[in-house]
Amino acid sequence: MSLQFVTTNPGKVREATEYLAEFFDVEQYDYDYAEVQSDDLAEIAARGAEEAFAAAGGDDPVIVDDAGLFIDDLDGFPGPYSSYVEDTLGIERVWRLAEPLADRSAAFRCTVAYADGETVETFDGEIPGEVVAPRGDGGFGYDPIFEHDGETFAEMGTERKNDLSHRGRALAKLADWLAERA
Ligand code: ITT
Ligand code: NA
Repeated sequence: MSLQFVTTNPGKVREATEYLAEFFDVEQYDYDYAEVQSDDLAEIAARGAEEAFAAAGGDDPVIVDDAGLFIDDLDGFPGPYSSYVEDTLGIERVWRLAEPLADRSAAFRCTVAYADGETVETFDGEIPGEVVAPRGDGGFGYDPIFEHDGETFAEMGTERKNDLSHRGRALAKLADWLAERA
């Protein structure tokens, strides 16, 4: 059976395949779901998954994920607006906003939502770190300004990032839930 991952990012599909291959063939599903305005990642993802499942019109389950960088002392900014802020300000200016802070603690958070027409379930993952001046050229998005354990996500290999990442943690929970249901 196939699982449709609603995303524009093929890297996410590869990552999901690592966690879900024993349950599904993971396929990329290019569908632009309407992101509800909310500061709750789980609500955004759950509504997106339901909408995408209905739009697909088939029996395959779908997943969507919603992620963001949450800077503690900026009240969680950019958080659910991470994508918009990356496109408008850019990550260099997000670093400039964090630079004067005494405490630059932050976290990447991700919610993966699963919908199969019967149930909608959400799974959260989080990884703590610190905002730093950009370093490294791997990864994507905010990776160059997010440091965990002395390395930015853009400096570590994909495999290590995937093992640690917010998305990996959420996908691992989904895999556990699928195993329990099987
Ligand atoms: P979709 O097509 O899957 O929606 P997206 O990139 O628009 O991809 P996300 O919800 O994954 O949407 O990401 C929201 C923002 O957070 C966006 O600016 C990403 O670059 C950033 N982001 C998400 N995961 C990240 C990661 O693992 N490392 C760095 N930045 C990340
Ligand atoms: Na998303």
